[in-house]
Amino acid sequence: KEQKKAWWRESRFGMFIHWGVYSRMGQGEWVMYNQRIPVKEYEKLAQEFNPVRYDADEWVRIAKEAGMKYIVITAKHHDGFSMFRTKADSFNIVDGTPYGKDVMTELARACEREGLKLCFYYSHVREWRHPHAQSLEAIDPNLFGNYGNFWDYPDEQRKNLQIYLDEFDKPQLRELLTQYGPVGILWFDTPSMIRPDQAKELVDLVRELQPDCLINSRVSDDDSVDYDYLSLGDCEIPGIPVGTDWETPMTICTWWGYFTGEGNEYRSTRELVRQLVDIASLGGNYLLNVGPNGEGEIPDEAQQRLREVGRWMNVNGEA
Ligand code: JFZ
Repeated sequence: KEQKKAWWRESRFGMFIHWGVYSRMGQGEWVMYNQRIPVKEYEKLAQEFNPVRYDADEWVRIAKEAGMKYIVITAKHHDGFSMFRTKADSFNIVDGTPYGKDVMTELARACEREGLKLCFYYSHVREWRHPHAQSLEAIDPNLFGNYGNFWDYPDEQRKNLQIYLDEFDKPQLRELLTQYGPVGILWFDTPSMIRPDQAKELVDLVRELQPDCLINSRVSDDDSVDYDYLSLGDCEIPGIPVGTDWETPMTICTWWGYFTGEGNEYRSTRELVRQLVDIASLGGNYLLNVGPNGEGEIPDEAQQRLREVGRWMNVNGEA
């Protein structure tokens, strides 16, 4: 158990990537929820998603030059669009877009070539497309249970998370863990409303298919569920040692997903280096996010900062 974490402990620095059909709109990965876009309407985004400028080698080069050792990319976010080849739903990058290719195959190859670990973010509970993913807002708009889709699927009584887990999550996790070679981390998010026994089923599946794949703590809110390291709150940097293996998910600008509107501010290189040093000095890992656009490019502002972090790493970073 300790052995399989060795690469992760030595890494210190990883690239987080939020990328999906929402990237075309430039309003972040929550645009479907924020604008209460109906599923039927949202599906049209896929028909226009054609990231012809996507170059996996280029992304991996950018990450590597910054000193990053692993990449965690959104395989499926809350909007339910699969950025990989899947049989669970045609709303995916291969079957549902003019692009028609599996971007993860390319990324897996590029990572393997350059010695970076490929890891998948997977939204296993919060889901705005599947009718059985729950949402307490349908009962009371003030509850904000799972920030679910209450506009298409208002009848909360009919929802059964287990159906979603069985017919969607499990087949998809199986695909992610069998189609791309070794996966470094299954990065789960927003566990609210999953019961511990349900979360354990997902953990067991990951362990069965790839025993060396790490699982972050956001798979469940319940301590009895076995995970490999603690994900702190978004952008949270602790002031004192944490006492366990931990990682901070951080944004390079205000948003996770590509955002073109007002008020999107980039952190300075100085701040990024400072965060990296603070986190590394306390024994944590720094997972720094970039949000590529709908064409498949990492924004220049992000690239420039990562280059500067890389220059600092060349002088001051260890190996
Ligand atoms: C989640 C997502 O909703 C968001 O879109 C993004 O993917 C981010 C990395 O994770 O949002 C969270 C999850 C956990 C916390 C805050 C936002 N938290 O624990 O502070």
